[in-house]
Amino acid sequence: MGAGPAGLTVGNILRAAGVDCLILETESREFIEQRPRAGVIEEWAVRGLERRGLADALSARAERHSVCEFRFEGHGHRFPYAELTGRHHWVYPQPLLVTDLVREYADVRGGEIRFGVRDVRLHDLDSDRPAVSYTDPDSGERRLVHCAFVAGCDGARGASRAALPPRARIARYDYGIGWLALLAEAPPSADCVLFGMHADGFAGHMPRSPEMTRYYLQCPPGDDPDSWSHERVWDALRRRLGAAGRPPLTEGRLLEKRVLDMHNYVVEPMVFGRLFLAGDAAHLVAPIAAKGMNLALHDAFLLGDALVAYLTAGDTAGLDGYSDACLRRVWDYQEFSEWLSEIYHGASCGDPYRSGTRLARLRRLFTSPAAAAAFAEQYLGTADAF
Ligand code: RFL
Repeated sequence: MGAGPAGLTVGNILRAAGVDCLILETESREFIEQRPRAGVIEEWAVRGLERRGLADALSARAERHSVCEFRFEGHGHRFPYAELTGRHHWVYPQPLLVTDLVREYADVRGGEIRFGVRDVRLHDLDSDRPAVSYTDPDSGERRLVHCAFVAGCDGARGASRAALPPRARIARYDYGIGWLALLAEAPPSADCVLFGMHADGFAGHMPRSPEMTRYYLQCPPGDDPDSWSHERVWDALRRRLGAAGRPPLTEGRLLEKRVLDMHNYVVEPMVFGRLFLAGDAAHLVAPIAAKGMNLALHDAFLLGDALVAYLTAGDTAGLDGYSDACLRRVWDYQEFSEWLSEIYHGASCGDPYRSGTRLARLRRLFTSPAAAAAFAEQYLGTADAF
């Protein structure tokens, strides 16, 4: 269920092994191929996609990043994470990855996918013959699909989350802040990701392509995006990201402007009978550290491989260990996001004590090699092989 990065990756792994699979998606193909979202992929995830024959276009087109820059107290401080770890970040917009994965799944590997389905419901998850029902968008009729397993990859607001039984434990963390997420039709203003820590609030700059840049501005939760005019946005970005000796920001039309109420959640376990959750359906991490799509891919690699091992060789080890194996990385990334959020938002929290300690934490990244190495390792993600 769901044709996002998680569902499409699971589908591709199943099809490569000749396993029958149907993907149900509530939106249209055009819509999912254009929905702007993530852009940063960790090196282990790129390798995982490559190993499964899913990274040809990505390898040819993605940009390799080696540094990020923290801007605070009017100065820019470059942080060379690739020098410290030997690993990189890859910038490849999520809509391009989704387009590649749909094409490979449906057009090359012969996978079946139904777009525009409505009123999706799950049935008999505790039996060995679960089913999914939905309304067909063309005929308006209800359809029932029986299957061996349901992969719940339908994101934060899908039918999987709605079908969780009472035994599901949901841990939630609210940051108590909002981020105005912006997509600007403008070339990046620097060669790397910028994090601006300012008394007015955090600001972020994330290159997406030579023509497109994502920006973030901290704002009150629930703020009205329409109260952020073009001028107000660029004024705030200039102030919060300004640094001595750095060129001015390249302005452009704002294509997307939405307020995210920053929060995280984790569903435990990630398996309920024959329903296996993956990606945002199981855990959400606010885009503090660009981790969400990476976690979705991690789950999908483990789930796809485990289903293939079981369905082709009767090996249950992968399915039995799936939830624990995913949750180890999920909690690791949750903790890092919470930690990094304190650095981003300390300067504007209004509490002079917390501002002081968060600034000390930030300065330590540039004075202590041990602190820098620890940050770089977390920022790039643990480099297991998949
Ligand atoms: P998705 O991508 O949400 O896909 C779920 C799909 O399921 C469909 N769906 C249903 N299908 C069938 N039945 C139903 N009942 C359904 N209900 C929904 C949806 O239409 C959709 O197509 O989940 P998935 O695959 O788990 O992937 C997760 C990632 O999309 C998400 O974590 C990232 O976008 C988060 N994220 C980032 N992650 C990174 O790793 N790096 C980044 O740089 C990054 N930047 C971001 C982000 C998320 C953002 N937003 C929008 C919160 C930047 C932003 C602004």
